[in-house]
Amino acid sequence: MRNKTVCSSLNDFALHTTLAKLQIENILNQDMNIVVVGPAASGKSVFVKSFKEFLIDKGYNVKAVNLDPATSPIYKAEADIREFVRTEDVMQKYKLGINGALIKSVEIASDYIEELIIKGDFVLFDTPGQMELFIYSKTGEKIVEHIPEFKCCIFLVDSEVASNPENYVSILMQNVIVSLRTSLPTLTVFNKSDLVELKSFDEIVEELKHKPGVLSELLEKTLFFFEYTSLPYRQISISALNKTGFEDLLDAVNELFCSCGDIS
Ligand SMILES: Nc1nc2c(ncn2[C@@H]2O[C@H](COP(=O)(O)OP(=O)(O)OP(=O)(O)O)[C@@H](O)[C@H]2O)c(=O)[nH]1
Ligand SMILES: [Mg+2]
Repeated sequence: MRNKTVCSSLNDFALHTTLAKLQIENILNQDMNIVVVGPAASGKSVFVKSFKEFLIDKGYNVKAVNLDPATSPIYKAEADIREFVRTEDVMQKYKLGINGALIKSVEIASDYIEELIIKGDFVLFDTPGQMELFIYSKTGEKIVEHIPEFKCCIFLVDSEVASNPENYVSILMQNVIVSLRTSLPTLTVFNKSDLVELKSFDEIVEELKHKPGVLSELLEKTLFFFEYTSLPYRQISISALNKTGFEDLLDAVNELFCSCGDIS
């Protein structure tokens, strides 16, 4: 009887393990759409180029989509917003300055969303330098809506900028805003690790504790907010230029796609 129970438990265990494996395989076999968002010059375009090459080397079918109407892509883009609208043309046609033309370009692009959604094992979406153009615009919202599951966002930041505690905390706040605005699970990824070694979250907290003034008190209190929102993940450091940290990032992306969602 006992043997039978053990045996049946083992069978159950094997069944569960097999099911779990199948579930994970199923998840990993699905297309992964990654929207790369981040402050100007954080390295989004270099990242899309390098990460695409890295994934292709791993044997994946990878596509890149340029959503920046003001800049020609530095990688081969399988879909490019500039085929439909170019900011420099919009400036001329509507007699607008650069910012007005960028907003107008993004508005015009909303007629071409279907053409910008393509399929691949991985599809990497490169967004404009002016982050708000994407996260606060109707077009950005519509693009995110049209992207099929699974989809997530990589919030790419410059490690040099993040190396001071105040900036670090404001970056985490921005991450929460990006996540809320896009309704996408978001990973903060610290780029340009070749330039500076990023401090750990605990080191940042320690530094904040010893700073005088109301601001540091406010920042320190804000950190508790992150414990309940964006922080239960590990810090991911990469160099898009040198293609380092990509294995760790790919693991984090895969874990994000798993229903367990535990990426701590
Ligand atoms: N050292 C170093 N420089 C990098 C890295 N990634 C990008 N850069 C540099 O950062 C600058 C900006 O890179 P881009 O990829 O154009 O940044 P972006 O975020 O696409 O810029 P916008 O689209 O204008 O917002 C370039 O000079 C890149 O060479 C990196 O990992 N290390
Ligand atoms: Mg760019």
